[in-house]
Parts: sequence; C-alpha cells; structure tokens
Amino acid sequence: MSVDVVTIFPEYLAPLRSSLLGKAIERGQVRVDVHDLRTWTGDPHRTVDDTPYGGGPGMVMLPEPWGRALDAIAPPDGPGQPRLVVPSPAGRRFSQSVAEELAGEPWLLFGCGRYEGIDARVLDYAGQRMVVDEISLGDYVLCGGEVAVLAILEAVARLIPGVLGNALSASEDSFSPAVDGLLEAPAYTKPAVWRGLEVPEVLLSGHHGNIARWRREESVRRTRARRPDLLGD
Ligand code: JEK
Repeated sequence: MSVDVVTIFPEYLAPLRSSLLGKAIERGQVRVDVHDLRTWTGDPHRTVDDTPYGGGPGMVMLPEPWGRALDAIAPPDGPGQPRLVVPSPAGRRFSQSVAEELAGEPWLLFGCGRYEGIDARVLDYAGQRMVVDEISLGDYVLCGGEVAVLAILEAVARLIPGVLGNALSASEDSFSPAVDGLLEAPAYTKPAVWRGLEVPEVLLSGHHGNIARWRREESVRRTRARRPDLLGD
C-alpha cells in the first residue's frame, strides 16, 4: 500500500514511522510520504489560509495550495488515482468496516485540514478524478486532521496481510466483541495475585466451558453498563 499525507505540520506525523506501521514501512509493505502543504504556496509568507466568504469565525484553507499539492502527488493524467481521505468533523463516521474498506486500497492520499477546514471546492475538484472520502473519528472537535490520520492509519495498517506478526489476530477481530456486538471481557496475566488483587478464579480453573461462559457474561455486563446502544436498548 502507498500512503501520502499532506499537512502543514509534517512533524506531527512522525509517529507513523514507529511501532507497527514503522515496521511495515521497513519491510516494504507500506510506503508513506508526508508532504508539507506550504511547499505549494506561492507567496513569501507561504500563506495557506484566508477569511471565510459569508463571514463567521476563524479561517479557511486556500484552495490553490491544495490544488497544486493534489496535482503534484497524483497527476491528473497519471496511470492511477489514490483514494482521497479527508478527516472532517462533518465526515461519515470512522469504524472497523471503514478501516477494512481502506485496507483494500492500493493508494491512499490523506489531506489534513486545520483552522475551520479546507475550501470546499478542493474536494469537488479532486472528486473529478478520485474517490473522495470525508471521515470523522467521532462527535468531538479536534484542531485538525493529523490525529485522525494517525488513528485511521493505525487501524488500517493492522489489517494489511503480513503487517501484524500474527496473521490471525486481525481476522479474529470480526468474530470478536467490541467490533461485532459486545465489548470484550477484562483480561488478566501473571501473577495470579497482585497487590492483594486476585484474578477471577474461573480463569485459573482450566475449565474452558466455564471460562467461555464467564467471558460472555462479563461481556454482556460491561456492554449493558458502558455501551447499551450496542444491545439495542
Ligand atoms: C479535521 C480542522 C478543526 C474546528 C467548526 C463548527 C461544529 C466544528 C474544524 N472527529 C473529528 N473532530 N474534529 C475533526 C477534525 C477537525 C478539524 C479538521 C478534522 C480540520 N479542524 C475544526 C472547528 C470547526 N465546526 C460546527 C463542529 C471545524 C475530526 C475528524 N476526523
């Protein structure tokens, strides 16, 4: 998979090079290029924003630097086009199924907005030749798209075959709680007693039937307490 990210804060994307995705990059499974939007400004101040038409608070990102960035990274007459992913509080909600969709793409181009967002014509322009996907992480307001790109790419990277050490782990997600219906039961490891706190005895029993039943009950209990929406109540 190829990934390009356009941002005015390239250093913010440094974590992409560590951890899971970093190893995938080292192994050549993923290519990631982070581009500074200011590369494509045309004035000495390298301006990327201006006041909104129609009034209102804050600033809006100018279309011209974005147009030049898109044309440079994905030439209009190029052999293929990326899917353009633009984090936005007004996007469709990100989820595991969206991550699965994105993981199947050969080329993703992320556009990180700042201020109040990007001039809407940039997405119309891009939509003339690429699939454009406005995505929201959730119903809260971030200061820009960078954190969303980190979250989206981490969710996507672990779905790429060969990126996770254990090839089964990601596919097991679809049969597992938190993704498909219920929250997961709590997990424990050694020691069996830690600072006076005990691991639930059933987990030490070796009785797989009882363990499975206990985990299901804990899942339902947690889901009812924390995410009743998942139970449909
Ligand atoms: C991309 C700029 C900041 C701040 C105005 C007025 C109510 C806000 C944009 N889940 C997510 N939350 N926020 C983002 C996100 C935020 C961004 C950008 C993504 C680019 N900002 C900003 C205020 C406003 N709005 C009406 C909502 C707009 C995001 C994701 N993904």
